Amino acid sequence: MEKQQTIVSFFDIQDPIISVKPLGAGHINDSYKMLTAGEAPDYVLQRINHAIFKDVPALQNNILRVTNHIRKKLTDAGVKNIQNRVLQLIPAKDGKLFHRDGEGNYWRILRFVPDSYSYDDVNAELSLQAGRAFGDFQTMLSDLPGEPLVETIPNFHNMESRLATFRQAVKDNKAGRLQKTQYLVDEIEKRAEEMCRPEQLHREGKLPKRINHCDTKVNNVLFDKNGNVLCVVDLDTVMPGYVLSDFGDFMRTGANTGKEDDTNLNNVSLNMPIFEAYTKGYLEKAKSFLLPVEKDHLAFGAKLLTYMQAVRFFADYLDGDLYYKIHSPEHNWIRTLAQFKLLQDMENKYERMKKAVQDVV
Ligand code: GN1
Ligand code: MG
Repeated sequence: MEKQQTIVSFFDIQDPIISVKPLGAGHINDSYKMLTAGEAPDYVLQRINHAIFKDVPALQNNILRVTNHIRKKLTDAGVKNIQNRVLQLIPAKDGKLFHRDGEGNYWRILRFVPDSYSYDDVNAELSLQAGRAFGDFQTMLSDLPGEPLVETIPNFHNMESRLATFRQAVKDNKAGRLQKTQYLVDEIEKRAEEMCRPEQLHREGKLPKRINHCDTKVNNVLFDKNGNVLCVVDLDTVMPGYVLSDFGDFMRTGANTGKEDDTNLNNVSLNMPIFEAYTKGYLEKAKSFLLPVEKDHLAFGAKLLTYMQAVRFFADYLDGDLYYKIHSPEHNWIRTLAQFKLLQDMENKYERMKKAVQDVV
């Protein structure tokens, strides 16, 4: 961890760092928790994966705009303990929002949110709270002034573009994995047209883009010890998108009775009580600004994001595991199958999902 210690010296931090330890289990960036002595705040140091986030200055500027806007709203509303309610970037000594090391890596530091808890598994109560958190997040950012945010990963949740990448991966068959997986390519293709509908609606001027979080996993919400929401974290992918994306990605991750990479597909299904609780919390906060077309596509969003993730894992598997960190040789295939199983279960429960949305809009 000596290297990390050196990086810190480029940032505007006075307090001595007493330890640096790996933090979290993200698939993309590397994160470390830095403990300081005594009462001083602790920090999170992250190496930003610039193979994925190609324009780090723009990414950091997005985060600054978003966090400043939220901080102002909270301050105006008289919210206490603001430090724990929104992330705070620590600038480097040269004034930039990152430090670039001699090897070309980009590093940033955020203030660690103290006494916070995150969960990888949810119950209905946490899910209700998470729905409110992401609903609030979208609502607070719905009037962000100025230019649209930069798409930190262009076409990130664009299904047409994800399918184009997937089809290229099928065509190239780089890792020679196509033969045994062809049946699932067919299943993906069967649903392709339906899944591209939001892009079509957007082109027709019917479905707007708004500021989305674009990684609405439950572990991206921090709670206090009583289960109250503190803030939303992991802001790298905050960018314009369809609200159905954020809604859907939470369901894909939080409302799965199994794991994202469950090897036992019998574990994988849509948890309806979680689905209902999140829907209630989300719409409580967001329904005032959503158009009818957006509300009508929320349940569809759950299917879409699950399908999209299956397509993304599958494409990476066919490419020979270039994007996602893997923990076993077949990991991306295992993930693909688990996502596809979840999709099938959502297809079976689709009418109930739509009804759960209608019940609270
Ligand atoms: C990645 O790193 P993590 O776990 O926050 C990915 C998400 C995927 C997710 C799948 C930038 O998120 O889009 O849904 O893995 N983030 C990026 O678990 O690609
Ligand atoms: Mg993330």
